[in-house]
Amino acid sequence: MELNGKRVLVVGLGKSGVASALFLKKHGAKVTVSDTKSGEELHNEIPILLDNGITVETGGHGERTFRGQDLIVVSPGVPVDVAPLVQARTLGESVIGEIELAAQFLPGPIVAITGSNGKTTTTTLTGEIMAASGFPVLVGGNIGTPAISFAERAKPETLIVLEVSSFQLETIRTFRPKVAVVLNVTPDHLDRHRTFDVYVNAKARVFENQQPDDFSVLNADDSTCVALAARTHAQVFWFSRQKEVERGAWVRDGNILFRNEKGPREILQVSDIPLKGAHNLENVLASVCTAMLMGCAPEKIREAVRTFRAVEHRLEFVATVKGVDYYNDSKATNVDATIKALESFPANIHLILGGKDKGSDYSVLNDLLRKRVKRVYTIGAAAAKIESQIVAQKDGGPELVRAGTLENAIRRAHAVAQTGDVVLLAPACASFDQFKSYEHRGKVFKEIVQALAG
Ligand code: UMA
Repeated sequence: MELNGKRVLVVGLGKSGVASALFLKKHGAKVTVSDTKSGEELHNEIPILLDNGITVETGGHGERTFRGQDLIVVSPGVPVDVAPLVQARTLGESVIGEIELAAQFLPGPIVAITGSNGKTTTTTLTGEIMAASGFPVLVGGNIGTPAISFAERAKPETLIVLEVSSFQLETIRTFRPKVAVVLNVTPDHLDRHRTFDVYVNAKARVFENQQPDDFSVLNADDSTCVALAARTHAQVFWFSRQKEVERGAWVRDGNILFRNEKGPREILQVSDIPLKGAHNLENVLASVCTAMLMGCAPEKIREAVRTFRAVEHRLEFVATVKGVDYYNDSKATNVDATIKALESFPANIHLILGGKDKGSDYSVLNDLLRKRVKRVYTIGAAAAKIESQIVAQKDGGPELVRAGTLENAIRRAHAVAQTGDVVLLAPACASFDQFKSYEHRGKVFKEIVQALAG
């Protein structure tokens, strides 16, 4: 893609927008950026853009700003159906996302990992295995570092391991991963995608440009993933916690095996995995399968898995206070992630739920709430909806406490929790009603718990 002298508009001024704008400018484009936030709200981002000769529009997307652009680069957080983008497309303008821009300038192979849950752990672990195996590797994408920021430093031999979201996949065109992993697909982001089908279709786009010499890695235990296999031209490899697979990674008698055309090989033991929860076994299986496809040695994989530690905010152990264990799973921003967190503890859970609702159905938690949860503490804007959907105490459900804030929830739990109980932040909601991000929410949780621990 030739950028020199081209008029390019970048929409959204978060991490993706800033990195894209600076990259485009460096390659000779005439760059404008546009954001709905005010100049005051964007005071951290604006100076570096102005210093680089980039035109900045704040406080809304001007209709005229979108006209006559050679290219429009959209940030993942900007819905594809906002009016100025719809109009730009109608007028035949070229609209792509930041991940597509990156794909056009990254010279080396890409491993793309998507799914509703487990993306960050699998992406981080895969990156660590690749590094331990001697690959020059860069790890980023939805996990936090925009892929476009790798374009300057990546060499043809650099392996790029990317966490990719449905938002990013909606605006690809040529993005072609060497290995595309779909971990699972369960309802999420329905406030933006509207229907589950639209969301599944966005995820399936990760295979869109793959060819027969590429690999698609899919979860054999997830019915939506199984259906997705028909949509790829790449070679399909499976991973499964529950059954033997013909090609891919699975578990037999406590061992993780991988099989390709050369036959089965033992890679490591399930007991080597230092992470809690069945979902983390799936994440490890996906990473093992990917690493074997990329040619890593089993000993290197085993070593990297053994020394791997839980990623911050993903079922992260924080402290034991008066015999009660506190876990931070702030990244559980949808109902399925909360189910996985609950499945990691047998009983006696004090569960903190709530935040910004994403159009979720919380009643699917009821079975686990009945069996494993002592008390639910609701916080944030979704509290009333959650309370109306979860099973009542008189029907065998947990005791319900409207806590309002995270701090109050922790204090109320601390006041009653007994030795052996678990206090779990796995809120099933986005954080944006009370926090800047799920990371911010998780940090606040940890600070309060650590203060209790003294
Ligand atoms: N904005 C507009 N117009 C709009 C809507 C938004 O101008 O109509 C502006 C906002 O005012 C804001 C900017 O767009 O200033 C935000 O853009 P962004 O949300 O894309 O922010 P980034 O900082 O670029 O973050 C994005 C991802 N965010 C989202 O997908 C919402 C980050 O994933 C990702 O880490 C980052 O790119 C780097 O790749 C976050 C996320 O929540 C962690 N992802 C979702 C998830 O994991 O569930 C998908």
